[in-house]
Amino acid sequence: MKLAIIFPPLPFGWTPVAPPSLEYIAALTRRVDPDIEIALISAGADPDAVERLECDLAAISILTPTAVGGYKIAEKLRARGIKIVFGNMHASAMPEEAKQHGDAVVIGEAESVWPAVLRDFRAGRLKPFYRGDQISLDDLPTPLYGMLKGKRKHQFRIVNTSRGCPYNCTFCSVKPFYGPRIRFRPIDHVVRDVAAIPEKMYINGDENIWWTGKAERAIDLFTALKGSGKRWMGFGSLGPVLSPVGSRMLNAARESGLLSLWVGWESLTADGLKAYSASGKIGVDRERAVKTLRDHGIDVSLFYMLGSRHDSMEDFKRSVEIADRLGVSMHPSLTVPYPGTKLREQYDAYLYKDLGWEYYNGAYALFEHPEPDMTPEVREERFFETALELLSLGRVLRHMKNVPLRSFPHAHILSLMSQLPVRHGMKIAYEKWKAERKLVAEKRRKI
Ligand code: B12
Ligand code: SF4
Repeated sequence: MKLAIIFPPLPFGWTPVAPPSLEYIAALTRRVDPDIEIALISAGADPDAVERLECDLAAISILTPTAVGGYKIAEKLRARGIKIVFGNMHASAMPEEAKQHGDAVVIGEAESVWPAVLRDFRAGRLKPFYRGDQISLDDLPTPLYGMLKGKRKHQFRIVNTSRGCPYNCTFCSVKPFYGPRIRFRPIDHVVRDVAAIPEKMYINGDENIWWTGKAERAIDLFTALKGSGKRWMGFGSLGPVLSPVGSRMLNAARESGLLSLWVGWESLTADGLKAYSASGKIGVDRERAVKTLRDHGIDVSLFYMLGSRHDSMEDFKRSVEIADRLGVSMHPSLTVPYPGTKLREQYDAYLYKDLGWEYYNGAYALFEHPEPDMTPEVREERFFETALELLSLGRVLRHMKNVPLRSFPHAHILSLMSQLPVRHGMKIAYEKWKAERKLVAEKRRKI
């Protein structure tokens, strides 16, 4: 039997980060049956691979912005008699929709049901839906790192050390999928997986690399990773940085190779955080936390949203001021009400429902704003201008001066690598937006 595992192209094209689900589901498959022949396709890195593909079953991993691309791939393969199973966050939030484009849908985590999917496929009786449990993480396999080959090489692999999150941010897709309880992997398994990564740098793909009240686990993990000889980056919240054990934790993190922390800044105002119910972030002295991170030799990038129903035009300008004041790189997106989230329920009456999932990429205004001046076109144009202003060459280079010297040259190279390709992608997206703005406006008028 030949299985292909496919990740459709991401909205802004190729990224240096390998789609983590490919090499991971390959490892789950090997565990079930080492004789299954596996092909991995990251369609953004290898656009023609689907055309050449020969297989019996295609497992397609879809996020919301890649769902339409995934459905198109499925259509081509089905025309050649290949069976399709969908999985990942979009398929889990919209299983009935995904089923219309495939033969089976895995809802939730794959581990508990993947053996049944493969067995049923072989027996010629795939079920329409499989519901995966939120499993204990005591026995996850090491992804088959390095198995993904393609025309364009991905340079970073992901390591996951936990799943789940106790907070309730209304815009979040992760919590509805992975659940409210933090589940940790055994530290020795994480060390084993890091050792298996062929590259010298990797990404921690957890929702959060450290949690309030669980700093000791983070310190144990970082201490165990010290000997890996590899450098890494990951997503982390600011609350634990200012806790009494914060400094010890940051030193351990840096010594384990942490170069750069990606922070979900989410909103520029306290009221915005409240509107999103971002309880883990409310009341934290965020600017002091950023400074503390940098004082410990860790670079910081902030990710945040603009154009929500509670945001104002002022926020666009304010974010550039914050970037300059704090000397950090900032990455905006327009707010996206992903299916399955609380925010989508809250915004339901205001959604432009004729804009398909391909517009759910953070660059389009997907709902009406109560402020008449904040038309969708104004929000989108200001978004592109702000993103490109934040990524101007002058600012990217000025930011170099603020990247902690203790992490020279790796953090400096990384900072360039994580901004220059985004700048390139953003310019292309802006031109595409200009070319399509009339068509998109038409679709919105249908509301
Ligand atoms: C690492 C990461 C990235 C990396 C790598 C992305 C890539 N190349 O795939 C980077 C930083 C590049 C990235 C970018 C984006 N990302 Co991202 N990313 C993540 C992150 C933090 C971790 C993913 C991870 O490590 N997964 C580990 C693997 C093993 O788990 P998994 O994929 O969930 O797989 C499990 C199940 O889903 C299932 N499964 C998965 N696929 C399949 C397929 C089949 C057939 C089956 C049966 C099962 C199955 O089985 C696995 C085991 O249970 C997640 C958040 C999170 N914590 O999940 C966001 C996340 C996936 N990203 C998200 C988004 C939207 C993006 C962007 C597309 C944002 C944008 N601007 O539009 C960008 C793309 C930018 C671009 N250049 O185009 C969203 C998706 C939301 C949604 N509803 O679709 C998430 C959930 C973050 C969020 N805040 O909501 N991302
Ligand atoms: S802190 Fe908020 S955004 Fe982050 S994973 Fe938890 S619920 Fe989602």
